[in-house]
This record gives sequence, structure tokens and C-alpha cells, in this order.
Amino acid sequence: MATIERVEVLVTSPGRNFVTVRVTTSDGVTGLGDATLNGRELAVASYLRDHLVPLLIGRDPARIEDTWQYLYKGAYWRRGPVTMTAIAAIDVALWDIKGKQAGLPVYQLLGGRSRDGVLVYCHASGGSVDELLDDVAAYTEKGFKAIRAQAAVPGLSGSYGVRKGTFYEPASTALPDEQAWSTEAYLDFAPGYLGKVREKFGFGFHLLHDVHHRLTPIEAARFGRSVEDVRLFWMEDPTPAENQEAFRLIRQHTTTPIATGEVLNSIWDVQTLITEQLIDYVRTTVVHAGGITHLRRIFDLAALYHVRTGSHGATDLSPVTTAAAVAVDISVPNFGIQEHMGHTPETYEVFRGTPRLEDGMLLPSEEPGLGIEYDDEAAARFPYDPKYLPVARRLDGSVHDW
Ligand code: EZ4
Ligand code: CO
Repeated sequence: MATIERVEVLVTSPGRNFVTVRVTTSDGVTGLGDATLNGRELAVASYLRDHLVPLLIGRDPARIEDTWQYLYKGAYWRRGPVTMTAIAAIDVALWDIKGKQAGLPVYQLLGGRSRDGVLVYCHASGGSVDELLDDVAAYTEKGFKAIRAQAAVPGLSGSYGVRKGTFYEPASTALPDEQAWSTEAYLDFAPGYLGKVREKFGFGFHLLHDVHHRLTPIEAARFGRSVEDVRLFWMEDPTPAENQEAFRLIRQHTTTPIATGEVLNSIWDVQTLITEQLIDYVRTTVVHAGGITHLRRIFDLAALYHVRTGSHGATDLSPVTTAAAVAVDISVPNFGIQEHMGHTPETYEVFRGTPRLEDGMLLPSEEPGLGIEYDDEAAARFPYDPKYLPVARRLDGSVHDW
């Protein structure tokens, strides 16, 4: 029997920060897992190096479920982003190994294709409404069938979710940037520009919008109702996601579909949301919700309640996560949509073989495992360089919720 011989924790910043786990078996097979927790990267690196790696050496890499249960239940402390990201990285690396040993891509181990490709949405944004409309036009021409639209709120310094240069990267400063927020200004402005996107481009594509957890339940209810004519695919994170009960109130007031879960980490964190049918799309991801093993459990629960998947896919989720997400997305019956931001060319130098984007859909690699190679030489050129997401302050100077 092959055993786990070596587990490396690799930290690199090719345009943004990534923590990667590489598991090597005694017969020389390697597997990769993403362990990136944006802004708290080294906490996960330590959790892995100091606490998990010693437990893994000598274990059977084929026992994926057992290893998951052992790491989750054996810690005594459960859930939370640091724990669930660390377990996810090991889990995904073991699926990669199992695929390579079987000579099959991971999606085949999960039951094979349920669809031809994975529908993705891209990110259009603008410092003004005109800039946003130009950006939507550009993405439409590239063949995207689903587009998230965000415009800077006039009068507020730095609006979250809006691209500044050619590449959209929300975590870009050595210390958290401080941005201004006004709920009143946002609620007056956002429904109008979403309407303009529909006026100009029609209804022949999916339009999404991210509220970034900024509203209270009654404000979110008002927002959802005010954009019903725009027929959003979803409004994302209308309120802070940790209060599952808050979504009941939103639900009572609007037919605008709701997505949440990118910051949630376990089936317990979405249990009420799913079983009470308070959301339409669950945004938990492979990397932050316990790996392929646990994410499939969440998605199966969701399927029972007509909740579809819509996994997070921002730049802080490495190409290893993209590959694992596509394997899950293409196989589960209740797939909805996958977020796709893509990465910098430097990131693709380190992580080789990312899933192909064709006609607005991601396609899984047909290589055994996940099909991603980690280039150590390229990674060495990009030492760790911490970057943080911004913090929002209200106009009176107080920290806003999120
Ligand atoms: O705020 O990835 O839907 N995507 C998002 C992203 C997230 C960042 C945080 O890690 O909301 O911009
Ligand atoms: Co979001």
C-alpha cells in the first residue's frame, strides 16, 4: 500500500497570494490542494504545517472520506474558515492523487458529466455608468452568457467591486484601504444603472449583481423589490451572511433570486438557508468549505430544496480551486453557475493547465486528476507579498458591516 510520504505547504504571490498543499505518496504520485484564505494566508499555512502535516505522514492516501472525518472530528474545534480551508486543501490533494492513480480526471470519479460545460459569469464594472456599459459590451463580445455588473456610487471614494486598472483585483493594498459607504446613495443609484444595462443590452443574457453584505434585511427587501423588472439572475450577499434568519424577511418581500455563502464554511452554516428555502443559490466553494468531499454534501442537501450551486470564484481562489470547482460543477445535478474572474499571467506561470474557457463555459481538463502542475521555479520568483481587501466606513467615520 502506498502511504503519504511528504506534505509541503507552498506560499507564493504571483500577482496575489496563494497557499498550496502538495502531497506526495511513497510511490511518487503528487496531488495539489488550494489552501488560500485571502488576508489570513499564513494562519492556514501554520495550521497545516504545525498541526495537520504530522498527522498525515504514513496514512493511506486512498482513504479520502476517513481522512476528512479524522481531521474534522479529531480537532475537537469545528468549522470556521481556517480549519475548513486547511482540511479542504488536503482533501482536494487526495482527490487529485486518486484521479492520477485511476488514470481518470476527477470529475469522472464524481460520477462523470451531467452537462457539456460549466456556465460562468464574468465581472463588468465601471467608475461611471458609461464605463460600466462599455465593459458589459466588451464581455458580451467575448461570448460571456452571464455578467455581473457593478458601478462606482457617485460621491463615494472607492467603490468595492469596481475595477481600477485593466485587471479587477479587490485585494490590492499592503494595509486595508478604507473606502466610504452610504447605503442611501447606493440604494438611490444601483437600481438605475442595472436598468440601463437591460435598456441597452436587453434580456438575452444573465445579469447578476453583488451587494457585498452591505444592507440590513429591510433595505435588502426594498432593493430586491426595486430591481424585479431588471430580472436579475441573482442579488448576491444582500445582508451579512452569518445571520441565516435575516433572509426570511428578505424572502417575504421580493421575487429577486438570492445567492449567498462565499464566506461560509460548512453545511451547518447554510442549513437554515437551504432547508427553509431562503436562498436560490449557495455560493460555498471547494477551498473554503472543506474540499470536494464536504462541498458535495452541501450541494446534495441543496438539491433536495431546489437550491442550485453558484460557487465563489474570485482571484483569491487559485487555479487548483478552479479545476476542482469545475469537476464538481460539471457533475452535480443542481449546478447553477460558476463565478469566473481568471488570474494574472504570472499566476498561470505558477499554476499550469487551468480549465479552458470556451464560449462562456469552463471545460474540465481530461488529464488524470485535476490537471494542474505547480511550477516551483516560477513560484520562487514571487515571494509572499501580503495584500488586503478594503474596509468600508460610513460617512460619519464608523466601520460599516463588511
Ligand atoms: O469579495 O474574493 O463575489 N465575489 C466577491 C469577491 C470577494 C473577494 C473576497 O475574498 O465578492 O470580490
Ligand atoms: Co461576492
